[in-house]
Amino acid sequence: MTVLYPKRYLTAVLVAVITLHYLLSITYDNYGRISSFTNISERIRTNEEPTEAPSIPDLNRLQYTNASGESANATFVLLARNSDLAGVINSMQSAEDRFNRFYNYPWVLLNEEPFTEEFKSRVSVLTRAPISFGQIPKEHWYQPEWIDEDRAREGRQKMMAKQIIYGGSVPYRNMCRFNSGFFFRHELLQPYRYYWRVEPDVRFFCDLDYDPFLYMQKHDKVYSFTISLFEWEPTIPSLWRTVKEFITEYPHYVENHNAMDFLSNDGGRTYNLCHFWSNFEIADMDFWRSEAYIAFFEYLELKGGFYYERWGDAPVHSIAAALFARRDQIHFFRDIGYRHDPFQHCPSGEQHTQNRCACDSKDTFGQNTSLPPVPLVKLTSSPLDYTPNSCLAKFEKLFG
Ligand SMILES: Nc1nc2c(ncn2[C@@H]2O[C@H](COP(=O)(O)OP(=O)(O)O)[C@@H](O)[C@H]2O)c(=O)[nH]1
Ligand SMILES: [Mg+2]
Repeated sequence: MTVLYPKRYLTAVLVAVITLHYLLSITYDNYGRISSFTNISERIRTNEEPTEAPSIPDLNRLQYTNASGESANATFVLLARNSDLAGVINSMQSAEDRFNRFYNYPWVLLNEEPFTEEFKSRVSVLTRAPISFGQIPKEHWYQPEWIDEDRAREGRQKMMAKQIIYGGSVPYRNMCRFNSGFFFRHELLQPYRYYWRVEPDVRFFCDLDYDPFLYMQKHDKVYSFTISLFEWEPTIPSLWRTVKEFITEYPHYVENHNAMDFLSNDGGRTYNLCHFWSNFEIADMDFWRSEAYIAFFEYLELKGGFYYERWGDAPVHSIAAALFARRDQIHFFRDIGYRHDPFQHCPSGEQHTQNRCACDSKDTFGQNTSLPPVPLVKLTSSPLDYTPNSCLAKFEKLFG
């Protein structure tokens, strides 16, 4: 019996512990780091210093979170021009510093023109993760031949007269159409399921101490956002009518537990203009690749609204997510502090402190929910005239 041989028992346990420690150290990088003697002694030293305030977050904490070695089939995706270099560097640095240097998800950068050697070398130094640069096929980017250019030009001129932002821009329309219906078909994105969309000159304010891709996967989420607001109605005059036609023709694509109530205050008769701001997205490309979404996009495409009007990928993605996914598959990343001019989302309370958020909790879009959700009426080219009014309250009321 073991009790009778305490020494032999102790030796056996000791050998087992050392073997296990050795095996874990060579198998998991992070385990090695966490349990290395220098690390342990440093932590003991920190514990011995009573002057350190207990509320200061543990800066090494992030290194430990991915110790399981588990990761999702996911990538960052960033669409940019060569002239966006400085902004791309800002955004990538922010995403790497706050999250990805501990997770090393790959980066895919896309452009309708070849990226310059300078662009590639300047951004490649920002990450230790794999990075690839892709060119977008012409048919995924440029205005299709069958679009009636006279009608498209007329549409642009009308919008310019109303001073609608990007109203006269064809490249902006190419970009919206590409983000709506093509990015997930790019060959560099084929290996991946989840993506995190990043744009030039965005900022991530807080540490992220868990893997949002795994979160999406484990909780069966397909679409997520940090900011939601109202669309500029004159950019999408006939979009909702088209959506309703699609639903009538293809009712079987509409999910039973959909989020129509986020989009409409009258059961679908009219669109309330609420959408998720798609310059930030963590989402499931299999959703965009699904039969329902492809059918939806093709339907919109044939109406020509990406060029005759200025349909944005934000309302297109949002409407699709709200109608073809279950409402509980849409997620609000409350803990991701994020800025894309001129709006930002800043977490508060414990999330703000623990994740070392470099933003003011009071300065967060969606806080000012006392304003009634009245869609924009006055239109100018200045985004500051955009009604500072968020759809977040509506989302939270519906989604709990
Ligand atoms: N390659 C390329 N990227 C573009 C073009 N226009 C916009 N983008 C990218 O598309 C995204 C949205 O454009 P942005 O100018 O930020 O629009 P905004 O955020 O709506 O003001 C960003 O990632 C841009 O870098 C273009 O003509 N070519
Ligand atoms: Mg942008």
